[in-house]
Amino acid sequence: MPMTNHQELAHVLDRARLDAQPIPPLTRTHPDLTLKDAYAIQAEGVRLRTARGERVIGLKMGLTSEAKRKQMNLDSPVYGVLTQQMQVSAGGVFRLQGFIHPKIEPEVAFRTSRELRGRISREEALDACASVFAAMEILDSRYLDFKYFSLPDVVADNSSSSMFVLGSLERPPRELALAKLDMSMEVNGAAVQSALSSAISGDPILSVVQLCELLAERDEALPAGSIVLAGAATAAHMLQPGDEVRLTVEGLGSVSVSVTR
Ligand code: 0L1
Ligand code: MG
Repeated sequence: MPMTNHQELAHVLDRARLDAQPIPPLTRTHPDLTLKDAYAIQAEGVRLRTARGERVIGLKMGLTSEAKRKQMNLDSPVYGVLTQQMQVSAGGVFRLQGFIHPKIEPEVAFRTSRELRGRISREEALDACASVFAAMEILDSRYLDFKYFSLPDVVADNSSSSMFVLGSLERPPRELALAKLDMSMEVNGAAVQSALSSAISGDPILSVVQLCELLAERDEALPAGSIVLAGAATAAHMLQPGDEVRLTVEGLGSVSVSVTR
């Protein structure tokens, strides 16, 4: 697919997001859309955002847990881009207005202290991650009914990324048994999702390893200072006005967000 089509489709998705008006999946009209096209459309979409003053601060991994893959009927991990405008402060407010059908999910996030490029080991990923946080991702799909038919649809839509919140406690990842942390997400005091952190890629640091592999396929590196959302431990929860959402991760404290109309 030519570059002009990538730009055109990126504009369509960007408009859908800005207007909060969902569109049919791209593969309805472009059934031959490849994953390569989809990452090119995603990159064009990010260019539109940075041209308006947003700054890229990291990446998200998606579909890293069996529960998520089952929920969305998709079969392999994907990544998306995070900008500073997508961050909600810890304990802050998320306003539903301007979003389409947002859902929230329990994650952990890393901050890298040096560039990572190509195939790396678990140990190299750990060496390059200065800190780990409890985190929640607020997903929103720009597609009607949060439905798409394939990975290219999701990837073109920046892997459904929308907003995210990081806990205020950051710890060096080697201080924790990263794959054995209890994670529990409550809404208005009632537990809605819980899992062990091993539900994230078997071990959340492996999301960083996989992300580097996905980036290497596009000759890209993970820059120093990046935030990496490692992916959800459970299925996502649909947000309603009045929800007070709190995630507690063993050893990483709690992070919360209040949802308003
Ligand atoms: O972060 C995620 O796991 C989401 C990736 C895309 C699938 C979805 O829209 O839920
Ligand atoms: Mg996620």
